[in-house]
Amino acid sequence: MQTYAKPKSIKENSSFTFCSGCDHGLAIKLVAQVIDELNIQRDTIAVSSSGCSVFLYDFLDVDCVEAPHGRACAVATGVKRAHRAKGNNKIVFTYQGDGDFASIGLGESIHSALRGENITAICINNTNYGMTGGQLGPTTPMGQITATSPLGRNKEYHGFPIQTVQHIAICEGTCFCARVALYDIKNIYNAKKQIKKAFEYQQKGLGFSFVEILSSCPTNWKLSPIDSHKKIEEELTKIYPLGVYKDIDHE
Ligand SMILES: Cc1ncc(C[n+]2csc(CCOP(=O)(O)OP(=O)(O)O)c2C)c(N)n1
Repeated sequence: MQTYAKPKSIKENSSFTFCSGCDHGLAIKLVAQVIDELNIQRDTIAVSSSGCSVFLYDFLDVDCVEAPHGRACAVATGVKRAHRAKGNNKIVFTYQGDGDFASIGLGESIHSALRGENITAICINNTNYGMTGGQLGPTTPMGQITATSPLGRNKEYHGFPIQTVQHIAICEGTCFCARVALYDIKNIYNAKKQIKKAFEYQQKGLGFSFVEILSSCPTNWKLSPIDSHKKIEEELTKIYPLGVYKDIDHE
C-alpha cells in the first residue's frame, strides 16, 4: 500500500536549494498538496518576489511570476485582473517573506487587503531578512540578535515588531486570515487546512485571503533545525499567537 506520494504539483528532480532545516520546503509542499486536492494546477499562477521565497519557482509546477522586492501583491493584482478581464478565473497567490510582505511591501499588502483583491497571500515569517544574511526585519522580536542588531532589537533604536495578521484582519476587504506554524505534525496539518481555506475563499470570490507561516531560519538564527522549531514553539508563538484571526464565512 502506498502511504505517501510526491504531490503532482511539485516538479520532478528539483534539487533542494534551501538551507538545512529551513521550513520553506515544507511550506511549498503543503501549497502543492492543496493545489492537487483542489485540482487547480493548470489554473494557478504563483507570484514570488525577492528573498528566499523566490525559489518557489524551482519546485512548484505552476505558472510563476517573479515580482520586484515587496511588489508581489501589486503584481498579483494585475495578473488576477488581467485574466479576469479576459474571462479567465485564475487562482493567483503570492508567496513572500515577512520583509517582503510587511516592510518594503507593506503598502502593497495592506491596500490589496483594503481593496478586497481576490487573491491569496502567503507570508513566510522567519523573523529576519534571510536571503541577504539575517538582518533585522519588521517581525524581528524584541531582544533578538541579528546581523544589524548585534545587541538585540530594542524599542528605543529599532521600534516594535509588526503583528502582520492582526493588521490584515482589520482591513474590510479581508475575508480570511490565519497564523500557523510547522514545528510539529498537528500544526503542519492545521497549516495545510488554513492554506486550503484561503484558496477556497478565493475560488468563491470572497476577497483577500492571507496565511502567515511562522518558519525556521536555522542558518541566520544560528540554531540547529530542532532548536529552531523549539524556538518557534516556545518563544515565537507567545509573541505571535497562532489561530484564525478572521473568517467571514463564520461570522
Ligand atoms: C528594491 C530592493 N531592495 C532590496 C533588495 C535586497 N533584498 C533581497 S531579498 C531581501 C530581504 C528579504 O527578506 P524577506 O522578505 O524577509 O525574505 P527571506 O529572504 O527572509 O525569506 C532584500 C533586502 C532587493 N532585491 N530589492
